[in-house]
Amino acid sequence: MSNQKSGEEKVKSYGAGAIKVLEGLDGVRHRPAMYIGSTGKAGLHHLVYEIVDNSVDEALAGYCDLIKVTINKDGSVTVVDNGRGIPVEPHPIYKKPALEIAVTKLHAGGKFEKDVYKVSGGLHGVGISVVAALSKLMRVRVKRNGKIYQQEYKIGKPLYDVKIVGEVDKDETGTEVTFYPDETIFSTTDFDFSVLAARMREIAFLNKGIKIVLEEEKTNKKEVFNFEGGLIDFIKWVNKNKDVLHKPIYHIKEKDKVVVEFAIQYNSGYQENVLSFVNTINTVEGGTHVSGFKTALTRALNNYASKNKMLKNEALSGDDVREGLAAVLSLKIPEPQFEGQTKTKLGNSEIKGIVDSITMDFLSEFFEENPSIAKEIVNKGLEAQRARNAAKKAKELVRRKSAFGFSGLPGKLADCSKTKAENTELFIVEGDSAGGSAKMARNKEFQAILPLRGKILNVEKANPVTVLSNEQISNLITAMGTGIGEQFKIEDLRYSKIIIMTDADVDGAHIKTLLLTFFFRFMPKIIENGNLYIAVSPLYRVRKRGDHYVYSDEELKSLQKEIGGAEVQRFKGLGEMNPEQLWETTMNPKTRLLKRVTIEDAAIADELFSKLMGEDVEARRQFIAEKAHEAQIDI
Ligand code: 0RA
Repeated sequence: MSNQKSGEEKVKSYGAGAIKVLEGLDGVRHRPAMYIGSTGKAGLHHLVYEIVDNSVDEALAGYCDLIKVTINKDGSVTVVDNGRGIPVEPHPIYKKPALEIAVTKLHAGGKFEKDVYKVSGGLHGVGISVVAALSKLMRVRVKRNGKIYQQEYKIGKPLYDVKIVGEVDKDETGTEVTFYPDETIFSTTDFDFSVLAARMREIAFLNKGIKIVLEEEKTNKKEVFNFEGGLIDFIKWVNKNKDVLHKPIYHIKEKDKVVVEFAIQYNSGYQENVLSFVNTINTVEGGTHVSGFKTALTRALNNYASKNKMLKNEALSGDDVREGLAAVLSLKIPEPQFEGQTKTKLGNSEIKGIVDSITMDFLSEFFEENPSIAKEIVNKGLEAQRARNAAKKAKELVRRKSAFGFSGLPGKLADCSKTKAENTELFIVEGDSAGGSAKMARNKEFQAILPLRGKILNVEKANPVTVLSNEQISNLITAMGTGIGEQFKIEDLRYSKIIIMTDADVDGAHIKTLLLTFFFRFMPKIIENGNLYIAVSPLYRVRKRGDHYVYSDEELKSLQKEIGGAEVQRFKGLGEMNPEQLWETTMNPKTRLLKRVTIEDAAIADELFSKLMGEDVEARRQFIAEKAHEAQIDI
């Protein structure tokens, strides 16, 4: 693995002995996600990348220029390269062919620590042995020494010793790996041509000269990725539908064993698009290389602008100089440390300075030599700066206005983007955490979210002035836009549906009741007009051949009768669902269940509330005694 620390055995020469062996393939099948990220679609495709990356390593070492990837009719994938072939000579310690060791022992790839810049197995860098362990069948053929060697494996275990299955020309060498992913591990085993194509294209851009052929037998689809221009072709491709401001700016330089390569091309748009890679791994989360690059770009442009008296008094900010910037930054480094949520953030602290100085040196000179390009970029940055300052002024103006009471929607409200009330919805959500999930789950265009913190005020016990000065309630009133009491205007209602969304438990029922009481007493027109709804969220998820969402105990019982002892999860609250589930079950207009509140419902709630919260202690005692057996107050 590329990010292993030194201190372990270090091997300098290629050959069978170069294969480092670390024990332990058992864990792979127990916790596959730890090795390949997931057992879903992404993890499945990752298997292909693991194999291809070995071939790319061989290409980077200078021994291979063709890689063929085929999605076969029978569901397997074959990766062929024309490298030197995985060594088959006996391993000095194991006394077995190095090939067998490479496939059956974890981390036993040709990974030679620092000696070359290894791609080293995509994101997780685990190699061929992990793919073998997660495949119901894998076949490896090696052309070497004028012979074709073959061995097959079932979930990582050899089916027979390495055998010779044919002869070839002495100078014909290479490796061919075919694997059938284990469907007891993966939720899907269908390879997606376009997913593989995207990654193969990326690899070909990042390693100029390598030819990658991707084919799908079933559909006869075929794409060849081969870019002599490398990153220059990459940046042209990124900007292919854009109006570009200049020819790509390109540089490559090595410093302290780190190879820094980048291509830059501004377009007339406003998006920033900085793609970054370390040893061909897409560092989606950025890292030290990206900060070094960005800092240098900003500084180089400010220096140029200042020297040429283009700045007023304010320097260009990083955001200013990155409007309309497309850039690809690619590093090859001996010992990358990947950090972050998805292990796609470069952590090596020494890299920031290296990238910064290489970028700064090159760009300073480039801008001096290409003044028309430099001026065009600086002018674009100045335009961004002007727009930024104008927007700031406008915002301040709005803020001042709202301080005087002209506008001012509650800060807690995540409003929808549509401004007309027609077909828009306001979800009143119990608690900040469920509010957060709802914000992620919603369709921003027409769904607004107002989280209420804890219980709202009990309007039964408070006088109207207290009610209206309560923060939760005033937020609610402001969000709705109608005003209240004599000023109430239904025409001003900012949404067509007001939806109460609470947990399906006692607390949730309580809050529902409180809200209904509030609407009944202070805004009955909303109910009469049919604008008030209650979202019905599922009580259970039943897992068997997919997910079934169940909305009542009765439904659960009948479902269990129908499909037997399946896995049942009870949702204690909205917060237990992930945003996708919340959207699917409770918020998506196509699939959700909504109850429209009638004035009767509200009246019952109001009465219930009077009993529960009012002054009549005896009525409350009786009510609780009657209802104590019910887990939930249903209205
Ligand atoms: C270790 C040593 C040598 C080649 C390889 C590994 C190798 C591995 C893979 C995996 C897929 N394709 C590959 N191609 C090569 C070089 C051995 C020698 O000839 O000295």
